[in-house]
Amino acid sequence: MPFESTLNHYKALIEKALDTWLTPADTQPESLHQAIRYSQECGGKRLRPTLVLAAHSLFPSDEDPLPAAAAVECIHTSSLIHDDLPCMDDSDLRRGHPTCHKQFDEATALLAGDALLIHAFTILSRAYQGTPELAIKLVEDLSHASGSTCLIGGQVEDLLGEKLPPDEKRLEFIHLNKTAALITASLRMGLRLCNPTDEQLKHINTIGHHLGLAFQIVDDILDQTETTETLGKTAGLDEKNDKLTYPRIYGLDGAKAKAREHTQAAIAACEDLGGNNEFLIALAQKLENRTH
Ligand code: GRG
Repeated sequence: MPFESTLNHYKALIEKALDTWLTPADTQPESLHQAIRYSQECGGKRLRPTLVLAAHSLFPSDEDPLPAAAAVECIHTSSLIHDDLPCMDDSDLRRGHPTCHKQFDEATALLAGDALLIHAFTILSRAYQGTPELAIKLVEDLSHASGSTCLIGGQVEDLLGEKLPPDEKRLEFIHLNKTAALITASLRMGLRLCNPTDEQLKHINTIGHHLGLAFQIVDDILDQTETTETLGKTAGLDEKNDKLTYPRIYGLDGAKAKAREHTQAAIAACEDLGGNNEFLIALAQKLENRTH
């Protein structure tokens, strides 16, 4: 199947899985479940669940990757809801719509993020209970990537980094943890469903490392170069919040060169891994050239 058709096919499967696994909006308390569905359903590229499906299709197995894909997107959306709160990035727009705390209120947004975070693990434990060893590995991958040494730790350093002098080491720590860790976990979880060797897991970690860094570097660049309308989220926030970013340290051209380097390294690791890697390679290329 051509790349764009596969991408659209994956997206449709992911939307359906999210709808299946999310609690209905009319469940008590309705405001909470409406807020969860609002944030989850109001757009988003669905990159991380797409990576779960792409990694699973490298060496396909009979295990269903869709619950794992839905679980990863729950964590991602919960982190976006929290990131947008006034105590963090204080953003009014996300995925082309008012942020959760603007549409509902701050307490509801905080709790919707909490609930989505927990729901990810409910999905994994229910969907993979027939294969407990696999379920445990999936929970480990996702909880590790979301915890205090990865996603949350990266976010903390990101907040601490505001207004500090530029520091390359701190910048890489932030990007590796707030972004690359969940991207790596998405790929690992997809591959986990195919009973991978340690060698294959090593390759997928390398892909996640470089793809994750490239993705966040491009995110930094787009924050400076694109409009709020194109991004669907408030542009220029990094500068306003004095964030540590790749363009701030390396300049726009330097940041673009770094994004290219990491994309090429991700593609080389995909080639080393082998399997049905054409989609993943094309996706890496597309992500480098995206505009939102
Ligand atoms: C509640 C798990 C949890 C974490 C709390 C707030 C926080 C800690 C972490 C936020 C980290 C963060 C905002 C990282 C940025 C990652 C990033 C590049 C987001 C944008 O991803 P896209 O472009 O967004 O894939 P869409 O909307 O397309 O899904």
